[in-house]
Amino acid sequence: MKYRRESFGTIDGQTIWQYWLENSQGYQLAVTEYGATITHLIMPDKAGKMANVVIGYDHLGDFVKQQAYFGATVGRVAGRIAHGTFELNGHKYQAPINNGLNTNHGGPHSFESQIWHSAVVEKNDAISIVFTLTSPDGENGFPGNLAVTTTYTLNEANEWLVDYQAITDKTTLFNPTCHVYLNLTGDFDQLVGKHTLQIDSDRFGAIQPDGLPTGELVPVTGSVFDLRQPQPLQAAFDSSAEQNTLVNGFDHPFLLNQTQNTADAILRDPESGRSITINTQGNAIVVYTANGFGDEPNLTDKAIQPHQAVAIEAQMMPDAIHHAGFGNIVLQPGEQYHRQTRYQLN
Ligand code: G6D
Repeated sequence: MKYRRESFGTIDGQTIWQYWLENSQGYQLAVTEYGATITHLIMPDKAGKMANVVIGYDHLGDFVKQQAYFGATVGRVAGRIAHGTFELNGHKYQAPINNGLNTNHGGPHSFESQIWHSAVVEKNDAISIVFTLTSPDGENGFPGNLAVTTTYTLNEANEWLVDYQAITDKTTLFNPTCHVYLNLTGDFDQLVGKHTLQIDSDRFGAIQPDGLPTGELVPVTGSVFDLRQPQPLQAAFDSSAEQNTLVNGFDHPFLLNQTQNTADAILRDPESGRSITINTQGNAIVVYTANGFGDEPNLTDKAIQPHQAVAIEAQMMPDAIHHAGFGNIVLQPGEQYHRQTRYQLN
């Protein structure tokens, strides 16, 4: 294992560092202090050809311009909170509305666009970059001083790991995710329709057209949401029967069955032979098939376009604070939060 650190640019005169981790088989993971963001993930295809498989840029300025959470750590709360309101211990809180009528991804200028502190931890068979951030009491309406750690690890077993840790001094909400967008072809001129996706989930969360979960858990049987066997993503782009449910693709949470010794999700590109197997300690995976962009900088010499990648966001169910059965995202003082997601790169 080895790593190098380089300047990724400056913000207000402060150097923002980027780290390149590399294992002995040439797999590389690059991460930066800006948003505790993954900027590159380089892995081989079936012929051994190395390519970057995540949306990212070579320049910090492009990350600052985009608003699609490319590769970022999302928090304090991934996904929507209905109307940005929630109640804890009898107190009502209001987070700023930044997505239609709701709060999305922790509100504006949240974890994804903050500068994290970084440190390196080296072991024989793994290197980790530990990013830390303190989110002050009341930031974006959330109670409690929250000390957060995002740790990215690359190891000699060709695994990439994401670990979140946190402590708070007041009861608060916490549900972070890793917003990496994958395109396993390694060629961003190609869309991800031919990728197959498998998810160990019997029920998905229905959403309104604005992306807010309705609270309903719908059996996947007989629909394009049935990913219990691998299915091409193209089916979700083409399906006319399910146009009322789809939003130019998926932007839906899947409640995981959490079956022992079964992968939670497998994303595969049959042509390149690349695949990523995901196991998480959260209860959900949100699949977002990049259904539309704003004016995000190009990835190739053409304008960025829908379906150029897919985000597979391991987390607890979105808007869990408002729906029994969506899981617990309340963090209490004295509690040491830890959640891990493991990505096996093949
Ligand atoms: C998320 O669910 C959301 C999308 O609706 C959003 O647009 C995207 O992040 C940037 O996954």
